Amino acid sequence: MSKKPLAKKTHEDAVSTAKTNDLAKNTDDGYGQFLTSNQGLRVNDDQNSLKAGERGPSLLEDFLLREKITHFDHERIPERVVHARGVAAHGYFEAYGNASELSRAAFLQPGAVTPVFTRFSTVAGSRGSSDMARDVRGFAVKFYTEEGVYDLVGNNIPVFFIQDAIKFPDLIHAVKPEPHNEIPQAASAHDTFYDFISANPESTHMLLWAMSDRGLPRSLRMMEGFGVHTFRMVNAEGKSVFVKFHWKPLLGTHAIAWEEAQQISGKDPDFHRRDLWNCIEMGAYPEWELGVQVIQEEDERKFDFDILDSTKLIPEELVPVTKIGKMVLNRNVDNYFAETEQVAFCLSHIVPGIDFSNDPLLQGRLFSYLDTQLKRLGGPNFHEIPINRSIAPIHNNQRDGHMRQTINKGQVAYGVNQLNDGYPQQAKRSEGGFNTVHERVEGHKIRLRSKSFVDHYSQAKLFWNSQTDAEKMHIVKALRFELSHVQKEFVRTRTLLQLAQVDAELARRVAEGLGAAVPSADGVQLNLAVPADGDVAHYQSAPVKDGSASSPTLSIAPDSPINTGKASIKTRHIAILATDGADVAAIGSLMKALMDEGAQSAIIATHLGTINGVGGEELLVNGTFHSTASVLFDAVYVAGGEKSVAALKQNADAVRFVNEAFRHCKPLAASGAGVELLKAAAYPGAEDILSADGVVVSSEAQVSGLAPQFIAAIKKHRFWSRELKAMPA
Ligand code: HDE
Repeated sequence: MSKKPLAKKTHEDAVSTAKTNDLAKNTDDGYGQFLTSNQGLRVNDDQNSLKAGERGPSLLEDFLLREKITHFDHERIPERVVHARGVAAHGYFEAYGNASELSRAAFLQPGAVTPVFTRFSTVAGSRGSSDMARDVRGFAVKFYTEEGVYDLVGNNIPVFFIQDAIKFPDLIHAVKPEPHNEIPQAASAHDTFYDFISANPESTHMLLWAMSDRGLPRSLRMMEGFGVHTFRMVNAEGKSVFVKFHWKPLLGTHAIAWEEAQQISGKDPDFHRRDLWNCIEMGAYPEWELGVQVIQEEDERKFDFDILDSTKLIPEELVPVTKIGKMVLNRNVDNYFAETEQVAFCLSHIVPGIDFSNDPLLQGRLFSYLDTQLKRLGGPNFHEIPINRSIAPIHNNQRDGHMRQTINKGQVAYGVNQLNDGYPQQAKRSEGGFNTVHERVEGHKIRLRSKSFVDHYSQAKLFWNSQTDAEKMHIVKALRFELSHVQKEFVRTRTLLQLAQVDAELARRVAEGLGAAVPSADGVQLNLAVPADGDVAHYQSAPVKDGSASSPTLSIAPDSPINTGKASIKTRHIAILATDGADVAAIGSLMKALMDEGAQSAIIATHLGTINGVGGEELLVNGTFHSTASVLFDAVYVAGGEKSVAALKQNADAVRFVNEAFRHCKPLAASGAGVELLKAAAYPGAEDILSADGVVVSSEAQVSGLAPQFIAAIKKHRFWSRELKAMPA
């Protein structure tokens, strides 16, 4: 009964993983086959139902019609109550092997390569909503380990809105479309959300994160992931430490502008899922490193916040992140419903070597996920659905239920039995049996928030302090946008009150945009979430502890420490604006330079087909000003060629293309006559476009000098300073 030793696997195995092979048992493409009913009967006519006479009524006898229509009628399952909109991909996780001393989990041991399935999501919107909502992103990873399935179900923001699971339905009811009119879709900018926020100061910290650039990722491939709660790792000797999980994207962490996000929602609401799909299809596999912050058990109480409180993070400057492995996503799904929709993540899916902490949010989640899968997937056998199936063998005495697939043989379905020689038998710890960390727990049965949780503003201030001026401006503008959509003035005012507890300047700037004044907190009960017989003072947060503290790793500005060393233009999309008469030779050499760095470029012209260059050369067009927009690109180059540029200057859409790219602070380049289009696109009040940061121009037709500068600018991602100069907030 001893456990099989973990086989050393190669990367080739990982591309065709154990899980892919497992799924193959259930796949079918129907190619070269006859059309059949669900019973295998070959169908002769799938075009006409059975009728009494050519023009007569359909007959009840028509079992083919009934089978096809009833199956169709039952195609839908309930969408996830949160995180309904999502996209997923297969891949593998490769352990660096340095976590062995922390955890006995087989998937973390040296040489282990484990299949994974990762689903990203927005939270508030329905299944058909836009990818580009301002929202938190889900980041859920299913590891198919040799010891069973392990789910790490995280978000792209390291803290949460609430501290106790009992408040989750309230939070979600507040952020979801309002119940009387189902408005607004996938947006937090409405009264009920801010009514909740302004009454629950524990939400203030995460509110700032959601309003920051983190709420608008450039790509799912360019965002961090966090386990949020404190978990435990347990090593082979049974020693336990507390850990916080981090996913760090190898392409850096980047965001887009809010106006841009709103426009993308119209132009391409599938922007994020398309980006993930396309990159995997072309072999530009997204990668993240998994890291842990480790806290020794004896240090549990050494911080000035509680590590069991999910509204708090541990600054990386206090506890550095140790990288323990890498995840690569290298295969798209074959079928969205069968895989992405039916995948069932549960916090309780755990393996030996990982364990839970007493975080009350985590404890509630341990209940919710299993419960939600029972409803969504219709019964207790969802673990048998191929995407959820463990690659470790399953043997137990659970039986029956809807859609049972396993055919359990034999007389015995109980333990302890003698009739089946005691099998299946419990596994000792040394045989891979899971056992919970021994922890001494003692206390009164009590409904009370721990006093150690009641500091709601210090880390919100830490986050605010850690943002660059441009990032702060984005937060201010986001809050102005959101609160402008709130109809009730007292809700706006109460939100300002909460913001004022974090930072006076933040509150003042938001208030200015609302034409309101920041209210005084004198005599006001800041926290309304107090039990009926509760002590108001107990629930009242103290003022910010250290008003000057900051943590540079909380910023995602291009120069932030979390982006240092990750500057790259790989997978970036560059629009090349040109039409008949363009300098095709220069375009060719720029495209080559961009391609050599792993970027993709597209020729955007006034018409599809081909354009003719100055010398009569033909160039294939990839998109037009009608079919695409600057918001779908990372940077723009305007090609030279007098005739081409003259035509583009007359084209309002081409001018707007450049104007918007400039407004959204993207790198711009132009050579030869192309510089004229940049000038034509400048808007009143903006700084001189040609000398602005991130704008690279050359009067020469050739691009050999311009290309390296343009590439360097794209590596910087965005030049938010332009926005600061143009629109000080
Ligand atoms: Fe979830 N959450 N959640 N959540 N969550 C769900 O489970 C819940 C929380 C997260 O791609 C649901 O299968 C409660 C924190 C992700 O399929 C549901 C509480 C974090 C996903 C549920 C939380 C998350 C979910 C809905 C407070 C970040 C999508 C459908 C106690 C660490 C997984 C489902 C996927 C999904 C409950 C709070 C992340 C209802 C009760 C904190 C990424 O079970």
